[in-house]
Amino acid sequence: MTPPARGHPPSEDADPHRPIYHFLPPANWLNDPNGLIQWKGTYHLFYQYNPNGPFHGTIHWGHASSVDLVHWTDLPIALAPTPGGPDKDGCFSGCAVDADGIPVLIYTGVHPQVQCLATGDDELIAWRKHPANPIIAAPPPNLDVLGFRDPYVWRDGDAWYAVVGSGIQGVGGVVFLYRSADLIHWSYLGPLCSGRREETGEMWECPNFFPLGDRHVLILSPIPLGKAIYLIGTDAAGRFTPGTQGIFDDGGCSYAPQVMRDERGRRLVWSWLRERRSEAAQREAGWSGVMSLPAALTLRSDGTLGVSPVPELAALRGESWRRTDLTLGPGSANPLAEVDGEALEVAIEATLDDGAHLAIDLRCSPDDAERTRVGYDRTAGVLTVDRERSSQDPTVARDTARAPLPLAPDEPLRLRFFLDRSVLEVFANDRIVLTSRIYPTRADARGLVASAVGGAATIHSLEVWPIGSIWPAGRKEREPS
Ligand code: DQQ
Repeated sequence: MTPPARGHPPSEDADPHRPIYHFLPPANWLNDPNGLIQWKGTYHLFYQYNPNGPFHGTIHWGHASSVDLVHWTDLPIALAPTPGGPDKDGCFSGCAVDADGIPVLIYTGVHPQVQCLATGDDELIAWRKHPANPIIAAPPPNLDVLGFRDPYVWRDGDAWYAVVGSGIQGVGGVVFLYRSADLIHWSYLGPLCSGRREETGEMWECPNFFPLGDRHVLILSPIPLGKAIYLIGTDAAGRFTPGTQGIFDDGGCSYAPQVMRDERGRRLVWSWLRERRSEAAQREAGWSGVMSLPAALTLRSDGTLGVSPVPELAALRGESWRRTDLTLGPGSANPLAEVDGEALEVAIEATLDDGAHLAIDLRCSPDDAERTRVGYDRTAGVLTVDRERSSQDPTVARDTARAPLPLAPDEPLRLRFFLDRSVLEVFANDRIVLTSRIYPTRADARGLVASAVGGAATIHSLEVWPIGSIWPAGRKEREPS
C-alpha cells in the first residue's frame, strides 16, 4: 500500500483498521488528549498532533469540537511551535481553563521543558501566546529532575493552582504544586505527592488532580509503566495523602488520560489509545493513535474509582438485536450466530454458576483462525481480553490483558463492549475498562460467539447494535494555520 499523499487522508474504505466512530485526526499522528473543556455548551478536545506524519515529532495541538460528545468537527490547529520561542521544539501536553470568560491554554514548551500560556478568542480558534512565556521557566531549584511537564490547572477560591509532572533522579515520580493569582506569576508550594521509583516509576507524566465525592483523585502516567495509575486520597494544606491505588486501564494501549469537569458536573475522561502494530505499518497506513470514547468517573462506595461510558454514546446505536433469558453451558448453540460486524456495541448481563467461565469472542473468522476473546472467570473474579489469536500478522501485539473484577454473590456481570475495527473497549460493572488494539488480517473476521465452560451462565440480556461512521464523506486534512 502506498502511503496517502498529504491532503488525501487515509479513507475508512481503504484501511480496514481505521476506526470509524472513535475520534482521530484526518491523518497523521495523535497522542495525548489536551485542553479538554466545555465552552458555552460545546466540548473542545485538543490533542498532541504531528501534522508532518504518523510518528511522534513536531508536536502541535490539534483541535476538534463536539456538541454531543459523539460527532466531532475538525478545527484548525490551535498551537504550533514558534521558531525561536520557548516552545520551538514542540507544544507538549497541557490543559484549558476558563479565566473569567477568557479561554486559556497552559502547556509545556520544549526544549528545555517550561510552562507556557496562550489565550484564545471566544470561538477557541485563534490563540495568542503570552509575551511573558515561559510562565514557569524552570523546575524547583536544587533538585535533579527527570522532566518537568504537562501542567494541570484548576481554580480554588481566588487562587489558581497547578500541578506539573516530574521525577527525582534515583528516587521516583513527583508532582510539583504551584499557586498563582493571575495564571502568569506562579509560586512553588512544594511537592503535592511523590512516589518510590520501584513502585510507581521514575517520572510521572500527565498528572490530573481533582475532587471526586469526598476524596481527591490523582491520575498519573508513570514512566516506564506505560499505563496510567490512579490514587484516591485526601488533600490537606497542599499535601495529598493517597489511600487506594489502582490501574486506570490495564488493556495495554491506554495512556495519558485527561479528566475534565463538564457543565453538568461530570468528571469525563479521554485517553490516548496507542497503536500495537509496527512503526512501518503505521507509516504505511498514514495515521497513528486514536482517542478513547469519553467515559465518566465516579467514586464508588468501596472507595475505588468507577468508570462507565457516557450515556450520550447511545446515539450511535443502529437497530438493536436482543435476546433475553438464555442459558449457556457446555454444548450450547452460539446465540450470536446471526449477528456480525466490525463496528458494534455489545451489552450483556449475566449470572455465572460457581466455576463457570463465560467467553464472548469478537472479530472471529468462520474457521476460528482469528478471534479476540473477552472472558470472565467467576471463581477467580478476573476479566480477560485474550488477543493471542486476534491476528495472523506476527508483527502485531498479541497478548492477554487482565483485570480483577470480584463480584458480590448476588451481583450480575455487566459488560459493555465498543468494537471499532482495531479498537476494542470493554467496560465491566461500571468499574473496569480494558482497552485493546487488534488487527485481524482476515476480511471475514467479523463473527461473534458466546460460550460458557465449567458451569452454566444465565444470560439475562444480550444486545448488539451496529454503529456507523461519525464522519461525513470526504473529511479533509487541515493544514497548520
Ligand atoms: N506526551 C507529551 C508529553 C507527555 C507525553 C508529548 C505523554 O507532554 O509527557 O507528546 O504521552
